[in-house]
Amino acid sequence: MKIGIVCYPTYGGSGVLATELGKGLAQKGHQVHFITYRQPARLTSFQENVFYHEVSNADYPLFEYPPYDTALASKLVDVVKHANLDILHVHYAIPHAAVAYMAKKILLTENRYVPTITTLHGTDITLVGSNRAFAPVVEFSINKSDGVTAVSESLKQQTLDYFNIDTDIKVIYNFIDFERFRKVNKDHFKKAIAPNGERILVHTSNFRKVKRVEDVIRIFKKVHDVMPSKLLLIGDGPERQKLESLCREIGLCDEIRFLGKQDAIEELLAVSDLFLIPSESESFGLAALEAMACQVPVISSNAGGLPEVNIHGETGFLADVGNVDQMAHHAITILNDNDILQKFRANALEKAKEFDLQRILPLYEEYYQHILDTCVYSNA
Ligand code: GMT
Repeated sequence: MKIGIVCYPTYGGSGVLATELGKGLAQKGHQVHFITYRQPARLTSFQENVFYHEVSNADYPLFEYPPYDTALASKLVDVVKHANLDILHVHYAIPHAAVAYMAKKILLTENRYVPTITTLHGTDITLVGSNRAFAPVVEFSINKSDGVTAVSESLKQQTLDYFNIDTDIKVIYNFIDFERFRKVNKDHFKKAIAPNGERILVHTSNFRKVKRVEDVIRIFKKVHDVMPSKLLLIGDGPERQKLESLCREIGLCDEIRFLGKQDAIEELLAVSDLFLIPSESESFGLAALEAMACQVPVISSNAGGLPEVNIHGETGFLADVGNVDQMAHHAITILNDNDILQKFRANALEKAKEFDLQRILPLYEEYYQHILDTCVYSNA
């Protein structure tokens, strides 16, 4: 198949997932065309069957807001025609689903029909999509997609709750590549981070409010009060300054390390004992899955799709959003005893295997084929 993939090229979960999906499909012999405004963060080296088309925007003084949607739609029309794409798969509804619809309509004027699939990732529904500023377009463009997938049952349900959806939504979970994410021996790293054998807790995110990174620090403080431990904060984002101030306020600057954006996250996960993800809202929690694949148990909130990934009492523990005491209590339960920790580690790995790339990739291929076989031109 010749597949066009539209995504955000950043480190965010939707862009990461879209890029890994495209790379996986290319490995299986499909021709994959990434169409976005910058080289995707995870598309760093040459790979057969992979193409990248950059969307360049017009720089004209009149445009206070450069019209990316228009530039992207034009690029999609161009790539569909010239690369002869079979299907367009857009990740994150805003603005990609609406732009794909626009491209589809333009192509129809030339008697060319390209089916579009939209994958909903989370905040495109929960935080941003349901905002009245976007909702009518989000609802319309979901309904006008030939296929729609959501990354968890919870996200599917939220989409049905927020919008009037008259099309099927198929749940295809986030996936993990075990070739990359697995526990490898990085003892020298561990020694550098925790020279006295301290427990290592870790959090990765884009440091947005929705991630509640303050809770991560407060949970860590409670753990640190009872056992020698270190906290690694990986990523960067708008909350960073506030978080650094909090570390100073509680006097734990030497125990908490801000590592910024890291490419080789798996190496840091390989030396970690516990992953913290107390998010306010989380459609799936790809970061938690990455940790679990590296045998790191998870303490999470019970928001959104997290309970579909992190199984309470098996792969880690869940608690209500904001319940820092409970989360700290759970963290201590796991970290206090090596046998318990080992059991949770093994369970985390077993659960992660359900989301193996090798299992999930064929689901996308089957779904593409299903859409190609059944899409009806009248949907345009
Ligand atoms: O978590 C983020 O803020 C990034 C965001 C994105 O859209 O890039 O991630 C969302 O998509 C991921 C991949 O499907 C999911 O694993 C994350 O749970 C989801 N984030 C939220 O729902 C907050």
